[in-house]
Amino acid sequence: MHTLDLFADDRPDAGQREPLGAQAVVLRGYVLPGLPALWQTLQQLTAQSPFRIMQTAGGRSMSAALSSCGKLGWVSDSHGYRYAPRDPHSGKPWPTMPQTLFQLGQQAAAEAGFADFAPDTCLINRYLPGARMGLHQDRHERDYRQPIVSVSLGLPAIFQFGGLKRDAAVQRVPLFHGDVVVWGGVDRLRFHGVLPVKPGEHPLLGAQRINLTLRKAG
Ligand code: MD3
Ligand code: FE
Repeated sequence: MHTLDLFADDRPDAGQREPLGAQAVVLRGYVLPGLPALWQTLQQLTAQSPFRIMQTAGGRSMSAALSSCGKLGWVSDSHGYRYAPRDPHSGKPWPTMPQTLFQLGQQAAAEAGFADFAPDTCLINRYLPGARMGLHQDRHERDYRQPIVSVSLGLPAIFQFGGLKRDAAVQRVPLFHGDVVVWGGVDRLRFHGVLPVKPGEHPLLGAQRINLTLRKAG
């Protein structure tokens, strides 16, 4: 087999950096060289801690399904949203964050100018076709100086990147399999969301989009 065949899903734009804001950048195709090992890791994690549908603050169901790994994970119930050290479904701690994920987060953050990022959680969002995520801010983490690293896998999606107020203008940014985005500093509290994922079939992941967000929550 020709070596290039190992990267048959590689793209001409892989390796490009696209600034979205003063301290937010897209690293196109950043994780492609580590696939499908990353995909295997994710399948193991979500077998241990299956995807579940969460409720919104308003009591409605989210259309993306969620799992977590690391010291903390994201839970929602009648008490609201929070990070918690145990998976409420099993009553056990969340699966340990694989070192490969920790290092991926740390290296991508460093590429974007955030040294020594030490994520303590990775949220794993699964979007089946039609699933979306409304505009919101991520503000439950303790220290907003810590960046967030996001990894997109599978079907593409249009990411919405807004301002510090909900009604500010929104940029639309397509995110593809293998892309990484790092957000920190002045861009950390910008509103953001995901438009409904279009139907399709990804060669490795099938009919889904998976997004990882590496965070230091505690
Ligand atoms: C910009 N996930 O899990 S990742 C989320 O594609 C979430 O699943 C989306 O928003 C997804 O909270 C978008 C990109 C992202 C994550 C955190 C951010 C963008 C951000 C925090 C501040 C600004
Ligand atoms: Fe978010």
